[in-house]
Amino acid sequence: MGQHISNDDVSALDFVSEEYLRKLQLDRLQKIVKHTYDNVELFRTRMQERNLTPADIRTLKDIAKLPFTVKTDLRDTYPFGLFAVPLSEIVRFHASSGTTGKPIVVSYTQEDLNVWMEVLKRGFSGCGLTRDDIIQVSYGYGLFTGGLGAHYGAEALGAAVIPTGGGNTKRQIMLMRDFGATAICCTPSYFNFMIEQAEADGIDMHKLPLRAGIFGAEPWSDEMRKRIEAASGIKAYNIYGLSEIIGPGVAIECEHQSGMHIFEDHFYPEIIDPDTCEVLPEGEVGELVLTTLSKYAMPMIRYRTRDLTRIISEKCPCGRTIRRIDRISSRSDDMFIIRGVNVFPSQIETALLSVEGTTANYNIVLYTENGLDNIEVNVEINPALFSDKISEMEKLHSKLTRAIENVIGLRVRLNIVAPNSIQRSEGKAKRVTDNRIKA
Ligand code: DLL
Repeated sequence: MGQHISNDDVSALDFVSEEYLRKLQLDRLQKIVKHTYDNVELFRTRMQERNLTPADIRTLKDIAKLPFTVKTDLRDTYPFGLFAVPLSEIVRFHASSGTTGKPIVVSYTQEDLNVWMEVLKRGFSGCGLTRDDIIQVSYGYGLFTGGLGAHYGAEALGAAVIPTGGGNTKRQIMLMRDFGATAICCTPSYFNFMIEQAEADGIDMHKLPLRAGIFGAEPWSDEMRKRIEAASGIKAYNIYGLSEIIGPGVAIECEHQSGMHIFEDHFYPEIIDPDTCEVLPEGEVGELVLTTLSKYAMPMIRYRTRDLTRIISEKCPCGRTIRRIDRISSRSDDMFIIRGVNVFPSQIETALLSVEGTTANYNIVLYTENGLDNIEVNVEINPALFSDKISEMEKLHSKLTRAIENVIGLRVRLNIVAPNSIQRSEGKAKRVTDNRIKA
């Protein structure tokens, strides 16, 4: 204890002693549990069913006694049922569109927004960005948390923001060049599209001042990172977050780019077995469960993210004491089972991008034929390689089929498709279409 952090140097919070951090977490946990118990009926009822009161939280380990919160809780209480403050204290809404029906709604007090800005400021600093940077925000603005989240975070850092939002890619590239953007925030799939557009416009990204990309909102592989860095000359950092917890900025990589530091003083992480809901020992892969320790408009207690990762407890060379989580390779609900084999789309991406000549433009279609489920993978290759020479295409075709088979253990139907035939994404890419006939 005894460490004092001033407002000007919030990044110091990344380096506090473990003792200080755990004490801070417990203090915040006790307060937020009481606040939620007092103000959110659903949470109070669940606590009462378990014969629990906020006073039962005496140590951090006691968190395991608390009930989980799941996405359907947000849907079932749409729109404001999980709010824990009067509407007069709320200054912002965001919403995330579900695949079906009503969106989920989240809200913030001014203090909550301050926390959000703080974590992003700390995160951007960790990627080496400063007030001297010019940051282009190409995440969508609006109900999606990406645009406004990154925007206010970058302003809190003191950087200059170019708020382009998503879309109008040709113009984005022009502004990036003309304004001399040094960093960009968008989805990795959208940045891939920008690289292609720049090439088509005769702009060499390596020659631009752009040096960092803060990419997230969708799963992406290390292979994808290598491709992006080689094609553009920037450093590509991974940022993670979700609307229910706060938006972007729950965790982010530092300059070492090996795992994302989670802002544990605000978001308490646990990893559980998604089937048994047991808390797993540190280091094991499972479902990330998050508790917001300092968000008051809509606190989330033990929120099941469905995202699969592990906590990396080894010290990072950067010296930050807040722990890291591994790249989120998949969501538990992204997984599909084909003839008994569990397959994640990210495995297919890794296999495809490990073969030279492929592009990051691919999609996956699940279909049923003669009563059996199958996977079709469509991928574009480098236009220069797309040739009439049947023998060369066949060679590449079998190389790709083998690469996928080696990773997932199944033979897929692979199609090398014409350049530009796969739809480009300006936000989260939709990689998988499920056309299976349900039995
Ligand atoms: O995607 C917030 C965000 C905006 C994060 C910009 C990062 C950058 P949602 O729309 O609620 O919020 O989607 C959250 O996206 O549960 C993950 O499944 C996925 N996701 C987000 N970041 C990553 C990432 C925003 N870096 C859901 N890697 C999460 C893998 C990610 N998946």
